[in-house]
Amino acid sequence: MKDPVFDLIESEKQRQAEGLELIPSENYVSKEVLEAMGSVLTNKYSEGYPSFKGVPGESEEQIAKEILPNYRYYGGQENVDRIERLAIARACELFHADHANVQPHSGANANEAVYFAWCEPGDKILAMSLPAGGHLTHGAPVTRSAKIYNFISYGVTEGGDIDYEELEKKALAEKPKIVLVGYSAFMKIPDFARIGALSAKLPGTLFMADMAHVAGLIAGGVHPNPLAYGFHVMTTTTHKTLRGPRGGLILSKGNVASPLKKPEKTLENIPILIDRAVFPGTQGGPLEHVIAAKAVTFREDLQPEFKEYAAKIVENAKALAGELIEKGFVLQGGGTENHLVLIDMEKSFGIDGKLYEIALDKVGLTLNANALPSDKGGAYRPSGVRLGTPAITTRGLGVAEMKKLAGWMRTVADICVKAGTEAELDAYGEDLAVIREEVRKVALEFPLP
Ligand code: DSN
Repeated sequence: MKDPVFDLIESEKQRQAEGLELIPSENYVSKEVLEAMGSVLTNKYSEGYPSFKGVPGESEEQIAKEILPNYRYYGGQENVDRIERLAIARACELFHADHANVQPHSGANANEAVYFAWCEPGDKILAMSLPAGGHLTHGAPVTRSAKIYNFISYGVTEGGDIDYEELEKKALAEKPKIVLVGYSAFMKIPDFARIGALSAKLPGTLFMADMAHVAGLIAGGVHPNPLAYGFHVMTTTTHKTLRGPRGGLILSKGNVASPLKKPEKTLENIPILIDRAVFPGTQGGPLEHVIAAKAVTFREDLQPEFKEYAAKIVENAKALAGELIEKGFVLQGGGTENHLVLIDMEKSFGIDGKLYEIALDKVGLTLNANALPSDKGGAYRPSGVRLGTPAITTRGLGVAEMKKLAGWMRTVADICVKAGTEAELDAYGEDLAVIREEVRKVALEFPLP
């Protein structure tokens, strides 16, 4: 009997093809990325690291050819080493970093490794709070890091920007080991120069940016790069705007050297400290099939077309935000400067985000309910929804389609107001089915890569 998993994969393919993905942290990868990920590299163990000789700066031809001594704990690494070195070199080129660790299995693992590299238990880390738009791994009390380190948080202003005065005041008073700028629901462009300038007054503090959401915009040149403003480390996932496989990445500035010898704990040595914190500190064997897919992704991201893609993501997000405002939606922060839009459904139509998420699922529009800074509804039933344009931009949707999207979204919001609860949505099945067909038609006009 054929394994039903494969039928389910087919169904998922159909779901993706016939719907429109608005979750701002998702995307559609290329066939080449999928091919690298589903390759025989999954069979290989390669704990440790390849040689870093010549990376960055070495030519791709040289890296692909040259077999060098490595820092691995298993034999048979001649291909894996060169693949990982290509991934490292390309990531460094993309983000103007001195070093890249391409092994983190996820963004959460990447963040955890940086904390572990630089902090001792009980050390202070200053980060944006979860309700303000920060990420779980930035100190939410339910996480392991929050039990090890002492997180202090800053928030956002009424207008939706970072509360810089609060950040500066707390940084100077608390002298944290890490100042962290990063978020998963924030629509402004951070003033990295202003935050980075604090380093003059905080000599032993690591400045870290978790750019998981906007890394593709940075790579595409439409968002500033924190590494250019005195930040020492940048973490990211590789599957959001970067449009690669599900995984993590750590970029850093500083000395690159053998990870075998424990270096002195200085900011200059942060690349080596991070390598040791990823392996053996917090992870075992790297996922070389995913690392190969990251290498393929970074090459795609270095092409001129990726710059156009990044610019279009932002253009679409701004157009969508404008259309939504016209249709009566109240947006957190009044709009967007990146790829992401956060709607206050309570203020807009007096409904919660979860009901709206469920109703939109029924018409093939996927987004997620999301807490707002002022939220009292908890993370499962918050008042907001979060959406974004990276995935639909990959499929080629443009400003004209953003108008259609906003129209469907308003109609579904009106249905939610009339229904009031999930159970009552069934009474509006016919109305929802009409929109479902319209969404399917547009989706099929813009096939998956
Ligand atoms: N879960 C991711 C997001 O959706 O933003 C962040 O890790």
